[in-house]
Amino acid sequence: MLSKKIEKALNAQILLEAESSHYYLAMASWAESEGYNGTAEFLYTHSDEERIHMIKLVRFINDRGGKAVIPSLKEPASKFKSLTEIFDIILNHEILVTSEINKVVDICLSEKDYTTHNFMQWYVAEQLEEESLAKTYVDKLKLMGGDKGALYMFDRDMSTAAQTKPAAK
Ligand code: OFO
Repeated sequence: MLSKKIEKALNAQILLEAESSHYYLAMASWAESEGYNGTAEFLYTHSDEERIHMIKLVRFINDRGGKAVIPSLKEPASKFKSLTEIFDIILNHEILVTSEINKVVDICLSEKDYTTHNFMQWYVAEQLEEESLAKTYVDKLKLMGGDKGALYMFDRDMSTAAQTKPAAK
């Protein structure tokens, strides 16, 4: 059985994952409308993955006798200056998500809830991957410095990255 404190922390995490999915969907739509089809594909896939992260939390809370809350979401930004801006936002957002996940892990330890602690380890590992991926793209885009040919190649590579992304479990 979940303590109220852990139930609240996990529900707050549901909101963050839902927001991630929503933000990446808005970015995917922008990228598609700007002709960055490879990046759009990558971001649509990423948005789907975040939704799965959210559902995992919903089901875990309900399975352990808590009550998952499906939150309402604010309309995300829909205009962006560049791909660099998008990946900067993603990196900063993922850093925030990591720090919130760490807080949940801390609460699990203080409440001696080792089952939820174990469940949260999946998110800890996932954040490591997501931050490192976002950082790689931020670095690549900074190196390109807005060069059109390089951006074309980047976008093409993103399509491959979307196809080879491991499916979210
Ligand atoms: Fe759910 O991993 Fe990003 O936010």
